[in-house]
Amino acid sequence: MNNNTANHPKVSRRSFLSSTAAVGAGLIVADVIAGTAQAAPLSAKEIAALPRITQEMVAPPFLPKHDQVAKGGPKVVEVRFVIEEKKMVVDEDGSEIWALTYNGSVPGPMIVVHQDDYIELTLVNPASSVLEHNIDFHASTGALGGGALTLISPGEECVLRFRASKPGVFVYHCAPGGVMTPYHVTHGMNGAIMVLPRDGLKDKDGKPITYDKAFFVGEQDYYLPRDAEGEYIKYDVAAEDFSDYLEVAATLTPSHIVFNGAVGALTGDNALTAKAGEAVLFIHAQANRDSRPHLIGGHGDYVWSTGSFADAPQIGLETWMIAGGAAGAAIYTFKQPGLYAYVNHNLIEAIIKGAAAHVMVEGKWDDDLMMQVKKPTAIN
Ligand SMILES: [Cu+2]
Repeated sequence: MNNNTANHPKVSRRSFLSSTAAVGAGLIVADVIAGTAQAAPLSAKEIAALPRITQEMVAPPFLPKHDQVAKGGPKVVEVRFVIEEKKMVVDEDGSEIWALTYNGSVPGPMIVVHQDDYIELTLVNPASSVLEHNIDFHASTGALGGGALTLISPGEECVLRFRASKPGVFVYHCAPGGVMTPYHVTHGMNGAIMVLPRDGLKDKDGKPITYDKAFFVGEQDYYLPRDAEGEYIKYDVAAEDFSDYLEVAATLTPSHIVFNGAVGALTGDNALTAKAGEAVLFIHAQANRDSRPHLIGGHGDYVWSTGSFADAPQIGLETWMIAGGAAGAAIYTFKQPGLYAYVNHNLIEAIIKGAAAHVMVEGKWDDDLMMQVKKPTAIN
């Protein structure tokens, strides 16, 4: 609904005609109309000749070093995920989960590439693991998002390559099959990838949009089982909670809904920081359940609610939807100092269940935007 022809990737007449000759006019025209025009397929030999870079993964809420506008042509971007089954505390009461993680964090690390780059993931499942794991990339094209090609037992590793053919932000998650798929996803085994257009983000008129900093907020629903006294049960090893979990999960009522792994992971001393005047990109992923981000005291200046950068962003939003199984992106330029809350605006989920973050913003107050005209006094 936000499609605007001015925002579609530029395809020169020459490249359009050569692509048309190579692939067939019908397909290319359809791709251009869908706003997802992409370079022609490469042979194995051509892919082997591409430049290769290694992207160092960093723990959320931070993103790996990246260029907003691609330098040069497509690359092969190598990333490495080591699976870690680890006990994590998820709230201030010390409640625990044996989390299933990529690289030890919930959510897993953000990958950032440009459209038509190739991601080459090495997935490692250490011998110390209890379970088999894999990965399904929503950004990829191919059976099970790579799930069948990456299913590995403890003590194994594998390598998957896929082309980032569509621009946007996309969820990835573990999907070992059957009830193990929701089990792994709701034990933290999910994350997101950002595929930027090669020439960067654009508004509805095709003008460049840039950001000064970016944060990755992974929203996670947990289903912790309780004992007869109503206390959350603590388990000794990963997957020991499996049958108890199934009963709680069947209620569709999470015990916790948190940002970045635990209640308070992004609040108080862990608050995100920004300065007035900075444009901040928030990438919000929810692999399992719908959400509705809202920045209390600010707005979404530019919002890609569905996560597709082939669509023009919506502007000036108060709250936006993230469908379960998707990521979305929003940019806001802070205009006032103070403490902002970035929440799932089902406020029960934010305040009682835990889906809230803080952004501490430095800067100079602007009385034009807001001022206290009269301090609270007795009614006269
Ligand atoms: Cu898994």
